[in-house]
Amino acid sequence: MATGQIFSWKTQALFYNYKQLPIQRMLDFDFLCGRETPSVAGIINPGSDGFQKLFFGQEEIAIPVYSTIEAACAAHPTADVFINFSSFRSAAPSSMSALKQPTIRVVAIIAEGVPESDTKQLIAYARANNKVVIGPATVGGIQAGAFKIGDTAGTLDNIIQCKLYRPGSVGFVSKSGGMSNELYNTIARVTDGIYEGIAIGGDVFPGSTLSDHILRFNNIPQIKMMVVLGELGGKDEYSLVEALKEGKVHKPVVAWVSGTCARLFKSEVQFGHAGAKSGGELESAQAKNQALREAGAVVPTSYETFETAIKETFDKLVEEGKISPVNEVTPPQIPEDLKSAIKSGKVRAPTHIISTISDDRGEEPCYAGVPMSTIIQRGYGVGDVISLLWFKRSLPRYCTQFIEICIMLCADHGPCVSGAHNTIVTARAGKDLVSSLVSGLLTIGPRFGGAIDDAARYFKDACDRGLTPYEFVEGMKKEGIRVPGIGHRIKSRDNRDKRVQLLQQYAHTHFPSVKYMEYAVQVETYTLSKANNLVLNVDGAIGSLFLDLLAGSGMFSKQEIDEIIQIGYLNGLFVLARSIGLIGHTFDQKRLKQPLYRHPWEDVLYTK
Ligand code: Q5B
Repeated sequence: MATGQIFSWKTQALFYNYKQLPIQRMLDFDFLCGRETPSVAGIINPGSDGFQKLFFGQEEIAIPVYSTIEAACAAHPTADVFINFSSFRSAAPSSMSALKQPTIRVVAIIAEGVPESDTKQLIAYARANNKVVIGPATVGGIQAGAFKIGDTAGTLDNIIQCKLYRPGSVGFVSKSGGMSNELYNTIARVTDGIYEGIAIGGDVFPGSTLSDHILRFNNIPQIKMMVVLGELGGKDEYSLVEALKEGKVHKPVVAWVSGTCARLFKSEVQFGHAGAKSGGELESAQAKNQALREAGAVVPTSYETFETAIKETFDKLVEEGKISPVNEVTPPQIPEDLKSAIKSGKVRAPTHIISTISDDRGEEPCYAGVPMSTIIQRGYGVGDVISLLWFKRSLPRYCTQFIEICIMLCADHGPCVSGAHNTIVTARAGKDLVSSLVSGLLTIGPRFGGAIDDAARYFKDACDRGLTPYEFVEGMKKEGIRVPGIGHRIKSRDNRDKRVQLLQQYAHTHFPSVKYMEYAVQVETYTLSKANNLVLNVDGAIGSLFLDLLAGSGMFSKQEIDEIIQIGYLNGLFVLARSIGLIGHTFDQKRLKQPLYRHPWEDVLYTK
């Protein structure tokens, strides 16, 4: 166990298990104290490495993250404090690994519930190797104006109120971390403040004891008096009694052992800490207070008079000229986090994204304002979900059914079409599902599957302008543009595309008007007079029929229809539908364990 100061203004720690808040609190404390270097040198996050962004004052800094304790210690040989924020399950092995690192001097273990047998091994190893263990079951400790472990002393407001950003003259040690916050306040009120404060933790076997720290404080010249807050249960306070009796402590000690109320209970009481239970008489708060008093400590008659006892002891030291109260300094202002400033209404900040179709912040996600449970209760289908997320409204059933029919009919068109071919080749090259899928999707364009929007655009324009099919097709020819939605590689006048017929039949039965589809059929009649394969294809059928849906449903204004056509929503139907087939082709090739595809030489014309 160290015999004097264990922290300084330059102390740096390695933080085990990434926890954003306590690390940020340490860095904020650093800033308050005017430290030049952050007190956290590195973070150990088992299994992952990289960097974590945190604030050091107003600046953002990147703190390196290591996957092992060894790597972190090797990279930061001067970081000698190990702050262990792991769970009670892994606290002991990780603490032992840290203690075994030659560079680590102090290990603070925050977890509660570490098995006592494990703690005993840690204590034995630390004592044999002159290292300090603080905890388990502790909040940690603080050297005012220099270094702070994790969440010690709570919020920044509390730290400022307790003047912990600059050193005072009092050394403080307690078992309880929660009560240490209380005492930091009390001590700040009636003295010039804390020099160092340690919470040893509430376990039966703390890594370091009350007397370990008091004896250390005794050797620190800046500490002029000590305050101890013990608690009932265990015999730790008696080692302090011994030290006092043996004359090892030369500075005034003001002490109180809490838990005097335990006697009011008829049976044994277990307080918050594992070690805080009223055992035999010797472990009672009364007995320990009495023993400390007899050994020479200043022990008040109740917790309520503890503050007065601290004040009187401090005032006496000032009178005797042993303490010259420190000069007050004003700590710098810590910039407030944007999140909390927004929450308290102090600032406003522009958002970076605007979204109108869905919201996941409530109890359940909503699509265009419709909660998920309503979608399920009302038996909505994929067509309804598309109408909510794409068109931001609930469309009538005949419309959503038409959308679903489009999806079903376009889900696949065999392995030979451009998209499926690409997907198959990609899957056979050993690529994953997403790569195989997107490789197929990337073929969708003006010639393959992606002509629906253009078909709708051109048919609408021509039909609305009253062009005859002849004027329309020949006009396009003059401009060198193929009529989108017309023509197919294998479908023809004598080999009609069944999908087109099914869509037309559905629309004839359910749509109030099929004006645009009829115009497209007239165009087809004209193009078929030119060549057998210039049929109205599936893209053309969907494009023209969707115009009829938009115009006939009464759910869209003229302006909205123009916007849908201009933005180009409709190719989305083919993309969505064909994804189903392309995913199927990927699985098919993988299931069949097909080898790498190589196109046959014979199928290539090699020419100069
Ligand atoms: N000619 C589809 O062409 C294809 C003409 C035309 C006026 C036209 C072609 C085309 C417009 C785009 C379109 C969607 C490239 C098709 C789909 C999904 C799919 C696919 C599948 C599935 C086929 C021969 C002669 C030439 C051309 C003239 C051709 N198209 N004239 N308007 N639209 N269509 N795409 O067979 O005088 O000899 O020079 O671009 O709607 O993709 O199943 O495979 O579900 O997966 O290669 O159904 O029509 O014909 O290029 O040799 O042309 O016809 O100018 O005249 P082809 P080409 P000329 S549905």
